[in-house]
Amino acid sequence: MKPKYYITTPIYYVNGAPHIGHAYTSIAADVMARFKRLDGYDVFFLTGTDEHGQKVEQAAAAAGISPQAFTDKISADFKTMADAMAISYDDYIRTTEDRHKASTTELWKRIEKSGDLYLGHYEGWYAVRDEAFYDESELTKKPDGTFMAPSGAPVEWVREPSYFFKLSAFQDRLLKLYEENPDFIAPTSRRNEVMSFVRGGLLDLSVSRTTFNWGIPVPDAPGHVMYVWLDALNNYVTGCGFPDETASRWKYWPADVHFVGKDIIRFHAVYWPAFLMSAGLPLPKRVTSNGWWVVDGEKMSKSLGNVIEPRKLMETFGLDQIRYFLMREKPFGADGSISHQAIISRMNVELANDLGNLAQRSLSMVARNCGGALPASGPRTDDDTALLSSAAALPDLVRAHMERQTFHDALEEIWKVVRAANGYIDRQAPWALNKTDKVRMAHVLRVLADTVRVVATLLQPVMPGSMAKMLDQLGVPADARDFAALSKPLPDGTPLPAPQGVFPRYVEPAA
Ligand code: ME8
Repeated sequence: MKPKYYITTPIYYVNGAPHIGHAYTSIAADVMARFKRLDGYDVFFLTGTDEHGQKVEQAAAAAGISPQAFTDKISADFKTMADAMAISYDDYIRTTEDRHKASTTELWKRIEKSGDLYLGHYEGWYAVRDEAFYDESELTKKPDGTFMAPSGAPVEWVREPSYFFKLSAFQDRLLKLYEENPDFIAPTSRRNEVMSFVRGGLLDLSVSRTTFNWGIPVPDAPGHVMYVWLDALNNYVTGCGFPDETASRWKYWPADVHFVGKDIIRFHAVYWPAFLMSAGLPLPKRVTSNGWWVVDGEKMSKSLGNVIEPRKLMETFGLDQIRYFLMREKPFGADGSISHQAIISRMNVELANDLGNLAQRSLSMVARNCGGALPASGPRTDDDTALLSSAAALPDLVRAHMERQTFHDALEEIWKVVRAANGYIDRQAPWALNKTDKVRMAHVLRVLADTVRVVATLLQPVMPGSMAKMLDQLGVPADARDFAALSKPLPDGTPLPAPQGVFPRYVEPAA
């Protein structure tokens, strides 16, 4: 039986259209999901939308339609976007679905039964944009005298009856969790941040709201709706069929990894495990957080007019090109800058020149000089062995990086082999061998085809469409594209289709 692997994206607020930041986290999670499937895991990959709360209610009111009609529309847009980006989710969850309301009501009851809830009165700061409560010590005073959350969001003073979750009682258990599981929070900078936040002492958390009603009702407490983060976080167990622990999907819980942005690490690494501990449910194994994309060095914002729309990028450059850029350009956990120039440079140097030319040069020689069939291997020179062994070592190197979500390092390892293969082809000069030693030429082309096969197989999670084309051209059958299949050589003489360039150079359209 295949080992299970459960992976999630954040569920996105439906208060506006998807932007590149949403695309980024989803693509990273998708790369991981595809990698695990090819590596022999039974993967369950969940994404979806976060539809309750004040922020969404206000956005619906501004649009002049009911919250449900509004969320139906925007959730559908996020789903279309996920499909357009080839996000291979197994289920798409919406928090307004009945299954989620039932699951979250049950989670609430379990927490209540543990004695971790009490009725009180909240009085303090709230940022609707973050859907988060802040202590005054966390805020900055602006020149106009108003306060601002660490995220830059405006805050307002809230006073209302509220249920509280006894978060303060979980400090020791949370610290123990982080200490015993050093991989629970990644990267380390975020882990340190969370640990010092928890060490600083935790306040009880307000978990119901009474000044609006767009949320899941608190059981037996008229006027109270659940705090949107308790509702939203619970999507991860709803997706596994909770509270039906006999559901076939329940086997996937706990999650192996939650992908989140650095802005929402506190919710996932502090509140979420505490809720689960209280409800007596197993804890996720890892929360990995991505850094921020800025545009040409500046923060993306509607007022600056520099918000990057993923659809436009995909139209201009191509889906796989964008997926590659996002995974390659910066370390996953760090911030990085996105610009057309940077995308074009990755496309033209690494995709078109390095990889595209390598495949095209090798395969067109096979087509022209080997009768369009995969040549047989021959006796190996040291140069052959060096290249083939670096290719053979790649799956393990890449796997180790994937486990840590160091995607850009995984790609760098792959590119070392791509560059080595380009060095090899230049040294071996099969075009010259074509005139002097056709037998050796065929052997050289086979070494290249085998190397490109390894590279293309490992790159499938990042560039699924382009690598499918490349593997077609290499004659790799659909059922021999997982990592285990790499240990079986392709049969000599496999007929190969006529090669076609997979990565054209990007040429700026004439103005
Ligand atoms: O926070 N760069 O939803 P959200 C990189 N509903 N990633 C970015 C980004 C940027 N500039 N901007 C956004 C929520 N993101 C909650 C989540 S989960 C139970 C509930 C990504 O629509 C990043 O992953 O605000 C961030 O965490 C997510 O989008 C937030 O999406």
